[in-house]
Formats: sequence, C-alpha cells, structure tokens
Amino acid sequence: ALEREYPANKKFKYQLMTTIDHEKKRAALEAVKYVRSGMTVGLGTGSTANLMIKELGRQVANGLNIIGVPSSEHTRKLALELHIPLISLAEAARIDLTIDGTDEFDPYLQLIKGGGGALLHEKILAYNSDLVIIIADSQKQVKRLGSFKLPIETIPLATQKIIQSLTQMQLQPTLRVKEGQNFITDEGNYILDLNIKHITNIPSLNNRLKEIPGIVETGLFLDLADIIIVGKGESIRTYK
Ligand code: ABF
Repeated sequence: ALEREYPANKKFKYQLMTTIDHEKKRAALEAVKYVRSGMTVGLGTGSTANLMIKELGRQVANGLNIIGVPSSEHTRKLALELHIPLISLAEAARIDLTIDGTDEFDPYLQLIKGGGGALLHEKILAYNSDLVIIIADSQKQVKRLGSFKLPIETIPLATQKIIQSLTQMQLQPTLRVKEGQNFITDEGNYILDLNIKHITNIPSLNNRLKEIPGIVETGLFLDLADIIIVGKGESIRTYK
C-alpha cells in the first residue's frame, strides 16, 4: 500500500520524513531527562517541541510535578490538553529550564529560530531561563548559519519602511504569508524572512537589525543555548 501511495521520489521523501521524526523524538526524550519535579519549565514551539511536551504530559500523568511556561498559543493549547499546569511568562518568577526546537544551529551553538513564528516569546523565555536546551533533528545542523531564511518580527505600522531599509541592505526581505493573509504573530506583529547567506559577521548584523525602529526581535539566538541535543539516525549527540 505504501508503494502505491508513495511512488518513486515521494517514497524517498516519506522515508526521510520518518527518519527525521525519529530523530526529533530521540532528542525530545533525551531532553526531558533534565526535568525534575518542582521545576518551572519553558515549553518551546514546533514539531520537535511538541514531542517533548507530549512526553512531559505523559510523565505529569504519572506524578511529575512541574509548572510549564508556554512560548506560544499553540503550545499553551497542547499543554492544557495534556493537563500540564501552566503559568504565563508574566507570572513566572523564574524559569529553571527551557526546552525548545530550532531551525538551524552551528558549531558554536548559535541558532536561527522563528520558522514557526514564535521567536519573540521563545527568545524571552530562553533569555530568562537558568538552562536552555535545544532539541533538533540532524538536518538542522549547519557549518554556518544562513541556509535557512532569518525570521524577524516587525510592527505592522513600520513594516513597509523596514522592508525598504532591509532591501537596501541586500537582505531580500519577504513578508511572510499564511493562507493568503499576512502571517500574524501571537503579539499581533508581522514576520519578515531575510536572506543572510552572504553575511559573514552575524552578531554585527543582529545589532544592526535591532537598531531599526519597528523591528521587535530577530530569530538569531546568539549565546542563548546551553545544550543542544541532536538525534542522528539511531543515536544522539549532545553539544555543550
Ligand atoms: C520553533 O519551531 C522554532 O523557533 C523553530 O522555528 C521551529 C522548529 O520547528 P520544528 O521542530 O517543527 O522543526 O522551535
């Protein structure tokens, strides 16, 4: 039946997908081993983070005593369905540990995040966490950041002006669209995706972007990840 449903190249894509899904799950389960009863845990967003949240839900049902801080509306709903006790970012006095996914990571543990559009809350969580664990499949590992387009969150009012500035900076900004409408973040903002492939000094780019009024946050997570756990085929790699 599979062969009928996934002829030739589609079949290959299906196999690759399942390998990646297994890698995500391995990384997610490994990260959950860092969670202890009594902890306040930042809950990331995305398909890898979802696997981690499902495992936490399973353990909470078996007596694990944690409080979750969701990084997005989507994650909040999933955690609620799994009966994980939650508080908001505003209410959390401190966050012991955040576990989140990524779109890319390099050998220096620097990240591009925001493919899922939740980068602002994710970054606030990461910045305010004692420990940040990133979970990923092996496709996310790169020698240098930039194959993935860099998401940035912008205030709607300023977005056209920001597009002009970023075009002059040769960053080829594209306004993110979902189902025919501008993508709207949990904070009511827009996302621009930038081509940063040619950029060599990433920290300097990040600073320049943050200086442009109306850019709320960038998807560059520099010096925020403490540990990256990667599923690689049948095994796991941990980078610190
Ligand atoms: C979030 O979800 C991100 O910041 C990143 O954009 C995305 C990764 O998604 P997935 O785990 O589905 O690849 O963690």
